[in-house]
Amino acid sequence: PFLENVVTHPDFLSGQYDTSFIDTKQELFIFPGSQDRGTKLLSYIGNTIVNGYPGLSKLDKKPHFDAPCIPRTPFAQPYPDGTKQILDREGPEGLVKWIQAQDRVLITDTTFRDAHQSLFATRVRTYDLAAVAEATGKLGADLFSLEMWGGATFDTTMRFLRESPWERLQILRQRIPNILFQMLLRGANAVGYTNYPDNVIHAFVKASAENGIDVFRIFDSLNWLPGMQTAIEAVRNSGKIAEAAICYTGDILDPTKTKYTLSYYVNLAKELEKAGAHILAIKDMAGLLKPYAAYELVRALKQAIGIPIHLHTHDTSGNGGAMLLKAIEAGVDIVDACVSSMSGLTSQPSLNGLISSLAHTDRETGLSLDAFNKLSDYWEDVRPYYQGFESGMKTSNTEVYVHEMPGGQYTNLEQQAKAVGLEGRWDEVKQMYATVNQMFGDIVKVTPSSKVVGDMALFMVQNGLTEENIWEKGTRLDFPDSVIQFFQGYLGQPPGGFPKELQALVLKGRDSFTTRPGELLAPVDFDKVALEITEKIGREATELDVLASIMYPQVFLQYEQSIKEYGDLSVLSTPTFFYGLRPGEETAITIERGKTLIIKLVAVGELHPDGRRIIYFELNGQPREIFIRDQA
Ligand code: 3PY
Ligand code: ZN
Repeated sequence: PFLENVVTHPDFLSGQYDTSFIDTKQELFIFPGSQDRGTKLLSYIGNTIVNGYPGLSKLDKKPHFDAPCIPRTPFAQPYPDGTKQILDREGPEGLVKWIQAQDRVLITDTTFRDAHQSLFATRVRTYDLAAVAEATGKLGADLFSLEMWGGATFDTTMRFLRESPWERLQILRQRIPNILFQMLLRGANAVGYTNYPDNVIHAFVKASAENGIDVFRIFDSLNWLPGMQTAIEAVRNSGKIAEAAICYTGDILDPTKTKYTLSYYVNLAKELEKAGAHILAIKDMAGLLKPYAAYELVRALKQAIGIPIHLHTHDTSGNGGAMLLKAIEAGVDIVDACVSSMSGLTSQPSLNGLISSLAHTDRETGLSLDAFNKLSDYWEDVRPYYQGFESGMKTSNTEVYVHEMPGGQYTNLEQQAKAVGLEGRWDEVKQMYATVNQMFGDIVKVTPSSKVVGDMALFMVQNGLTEENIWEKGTRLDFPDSVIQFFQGYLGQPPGGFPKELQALVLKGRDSFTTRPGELLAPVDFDKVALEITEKIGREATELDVLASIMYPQVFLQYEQSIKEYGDLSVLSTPTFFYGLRPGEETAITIERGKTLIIKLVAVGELHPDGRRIIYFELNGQPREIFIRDQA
């Protein structure tokens, strides 16, 4: 289309052009259909300028951000072979043998998923991941894996970022062909908050594998083995790595805590190995595993099972780095960390710190500190874009040993609390979270069980209810839906069962069950769903659309609606996506390869009596006016 624009341009046809022709004729970059796409983007940007971005306080003016410094890797330099090639060549069993033959400790970089889930509510956009993907593939070629998908990313990409989780996976896979891609899969809850029928788990795993996931970290939010078995089987069927997790809670060194003991974890690990796990994960989602406990746990597990052990933690308490070192001393095979500018607090411990700590020891990582410092510099530049989503936490804090809240939930629940009017009462919410955990019988808290605890805590704080009030007035209270479903058994069974008295108060005569929810749920008829959503979205639904819609029916439709209204917003730079433009600011937007739109904000008009404002733009040099309703 570009060449066509050139050869049909009147100046070109009349021979009135020189070397500045292409640079000065913006209209050459306007293509059929791109006018429409331009208008849609102008509406989005206009709307963001006038009404702000949901969840961010509206600022008078867009803040200034410097362009991030992308580490330079020679374009012509090929990607060094990495763990992806080992898996592709030798299969899961070959990869496991390779892991076991390493002296060094292997590292998973969580920067692309858990780090930002835990620091700023999973808001990192594909734009910022894609920009550093090639550099990450080349500089991080000796990583074990990159955790870059799953957990909350599936939901947030569509719900808040208005982009496709599947496209994120495909784009990153294309740009990082050499490192294993790892995702977090919530067992029978897949990437959602509730159990899905078995055929959904099988189809979801298969599609994720086909689109680029290699390592599936599978956990159950109550450590309930039956909740993980279908997923383990599905991953094995797809030829990928099934990494099954024990979720760590409590404190194995504390003799007063008798529910989650060393032998509890060792037994669970043995069962997971028997169930077909290729790797065992210790998933310390809240950062409760203390250094000396980690040493004991890893040592005991190493003796009890024959598969590699992969340790995940959060640095909320500030003890994360020390804990990893003790686990490494005890022989853990793989650990999770993230680039230093995205590390610490509710996120993972610093990968750069770990490289340095282990240098010149027999377990040194084989990673280049210089390379990860460059990657960290990039994220240091990008992180301010997301500042509005960060928690108020400024230092590490050992109160996590009391509230036991997962790192990945912290910023999310804080946002949720604000959204229901509990701004300024975050301390109460955290305390109530600990209380609710005890009322529920001291459960493993990780998505979605942690969400149930969070919902109950919000419900109680919002309604001014104490624990005593629940026992007194419980028969007259309408508990949140998630709490009812939890006590019915929809998330599975907690160790030791449900506390009977509270269960009765919550259920008020409703059924409860102890069978695996997947056995009770009818298989989903994928063709039928495809037909239904094809009708709703007005285009042929793909298999990936069907899966997204099964996980998040409403969110998926909202996402589709956003695409209709505004087009593909993943093409906007992050500052523009969150804050629009400043008067006089110009931005170049590549809407597809070789097609660029130049958008300039000229001025924001006065408020009209009908509640609208005119936003004056230039699109590729042509004046454009867009009407936006001011919701203030
Ligand atoms: C998730 O399930 O999203 C988690 O990060 C759990 O730790
Ligand atoms: Zn985590």
